[in-house]
Amino acid sequence: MAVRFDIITIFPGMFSSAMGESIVGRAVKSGLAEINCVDLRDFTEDRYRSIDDRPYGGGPGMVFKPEPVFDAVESVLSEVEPLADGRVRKIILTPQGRRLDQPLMRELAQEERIVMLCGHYEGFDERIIEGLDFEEVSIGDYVLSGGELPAMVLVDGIVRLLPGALGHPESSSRESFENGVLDYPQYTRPPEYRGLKVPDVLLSGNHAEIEQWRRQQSLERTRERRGDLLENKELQETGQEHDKT
Ligand code: 6GU
Repeated sequence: MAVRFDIITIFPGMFSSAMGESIVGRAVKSGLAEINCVDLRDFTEDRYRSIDDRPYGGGPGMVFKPEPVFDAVESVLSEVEPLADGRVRKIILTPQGRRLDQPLMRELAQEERIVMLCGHYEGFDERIIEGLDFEEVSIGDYVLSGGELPAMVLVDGIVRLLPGALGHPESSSRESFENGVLDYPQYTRPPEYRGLKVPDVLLSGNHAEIEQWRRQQSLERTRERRGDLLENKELQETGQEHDKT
């Protein structure tokens, strides 16, 4: 199953190099993913190609105007061959959104059509969100200058979950966050480097012991660095409501 992303942005040039390399670049070349960047300014009608305006009620900064965004979204939706069930996921990248995590990445990796709108300035005219039925997503509790890097974060995180995108099929289910814990430490040759040794157990060839050591390292690291993940995991495993905040 292939996924198509339509990304509406005022900086389409930001995407070409980042999305042309590595796993995402390979997925695009092999037809597993399609990434279509749309320049919002192509949907303006005035000679200044303006996409923003001052906020009603006053205050600093500018706000995305509704008209170019509605036109861009409707154009994208009309160009793409609709799915049988008409399903399209529409996402606005803004710091006000639902915080992205691996469960949301997995959910989005089930979709075949994802339209993304990259935010800037003080945000969007609220009618864009209501009238076009967008969901808002943030990639974390810090502020970036625009939604382009967050959109690329989403594309990367989604594409690498698609069957066939990674070299090794097991890779994506064994890594950090997939099991609610952080990765265990990894080593490769040589067995000793600048006086630093690879733990004996990894050289032992005893697979049961290696598994046990890795599980224990994962848990220890998670407890030390990210106690919040373990609390969520316990809540989930005891069947209580998962804390979504
Ligand atoms: Cl989606 N946009 C911006 N501008 N800043 C962010 C973000 C998004 N997520 C975290 N910070």
